[in-house]
Amino acid sequence: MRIAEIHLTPVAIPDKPLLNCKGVHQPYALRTVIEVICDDGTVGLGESYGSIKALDGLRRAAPALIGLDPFHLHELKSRVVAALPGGGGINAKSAVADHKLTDVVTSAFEVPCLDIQGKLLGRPVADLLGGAVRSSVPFSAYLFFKFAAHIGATPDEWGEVLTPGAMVGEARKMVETYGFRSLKLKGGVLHPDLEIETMLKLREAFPDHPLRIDPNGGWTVETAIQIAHKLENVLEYLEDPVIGMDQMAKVAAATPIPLATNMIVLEFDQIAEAFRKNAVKIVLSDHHYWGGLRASTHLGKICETLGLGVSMHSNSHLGITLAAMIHVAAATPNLSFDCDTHYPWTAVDVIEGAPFTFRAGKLDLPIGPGLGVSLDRQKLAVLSALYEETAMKERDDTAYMKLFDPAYERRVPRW
Ligand code: GKR
Ligand code: MG
Repeated sequence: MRIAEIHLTPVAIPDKPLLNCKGVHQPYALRTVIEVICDDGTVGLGESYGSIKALDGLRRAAPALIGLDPFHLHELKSRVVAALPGGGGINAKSAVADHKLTDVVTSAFEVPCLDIQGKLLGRPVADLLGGAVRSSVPFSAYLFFKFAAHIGATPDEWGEVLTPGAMVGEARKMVETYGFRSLKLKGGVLHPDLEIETMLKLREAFPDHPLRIDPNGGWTVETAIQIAHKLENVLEYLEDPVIGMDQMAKVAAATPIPLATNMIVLEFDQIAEAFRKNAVKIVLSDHHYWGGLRASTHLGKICETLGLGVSMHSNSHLGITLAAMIHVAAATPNLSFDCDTHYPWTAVDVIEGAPFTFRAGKLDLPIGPGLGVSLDRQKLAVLSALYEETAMKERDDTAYMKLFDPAYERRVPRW
């Protein structure tokens, strides 16, 4: 059993004008759909970033994986590292954090290999990760301030959400439609006073929902400490209030609210420093850059050993990523918080059949061997054609924001 072919299909997924501290989401989110085909015809699926550097890394590493046994995941990593001398990061210069190319590419091919292994064994991927400890995985709503419409387009079904009151409306719709039992707000967008008001209004409207806010490092240490004081009995955790290990440690020392991160602990070698400095209490995993699904369960184990919580954050994604997230979340015993997902903002998918449906905010482990999802080639062709047609080949939330507001400047921290 050997890998015989690899197909990489960049896709453009229609997205909504969602705001963050660096700007606004463009009309498309870019991803790469990965098909790894073995010499017996077994197909493994994966999904990764669609940025130029990520795609280039995937394309350069793919030929080196032909002939690999899909069970040999250590060799997968060493072949990727050898194929990408110089390594480097994948993110645009404007990004605040970067992700290691070799880890991103290894992760991207590890998932299809596990999908293949599961198919050959007739077992779900969760079984390859130690077995599911829960049959369904709880997710949190991911709330975004947003514009009503993209440039030149008609308003979408969510409309404009730029005030605390409108955000409560968005949260109600999310909770009513999907049953989410916890809420995450993408902050760093409005003035801090308005974001505090938003959280207080959400607390009033949803007294039993755990709440969190994530400004992606959009606040200064001073602002973050002030906000933390005002939200002390409101938040289950505060996600990346500031940028930098020492800055996070300063905020952590000033508030009893636990801090979480997907921006200062991105690699295994950063865990020790964060722990020593008491900078975070919760590490947010993401199998796309931690090294894959097995690495994510290792992260869970390390967090358990150190007495840290573990949860999962997301980026705009399709159902292949979501399936992988469900398997790894189901097989991470100490996943202590609801994972977040952009999926409700993604109106289309490439998987066969109906999209994933949240019930009471949860998703069941997909049925069937491997990841439990298959590709709908027609849907894939539509999103691939969108990628080919659009001039957009890189995510740049700031450049797009400037089309709405020419005076806008990227400032991290902003407030
Ligand atoms: O979609 O705008 C966004 C998010 O800000 C995303 O890019 C982040 O990676 O959601 C992520 C986070 O938790 O930081
Ligand atoms: Mg985050």
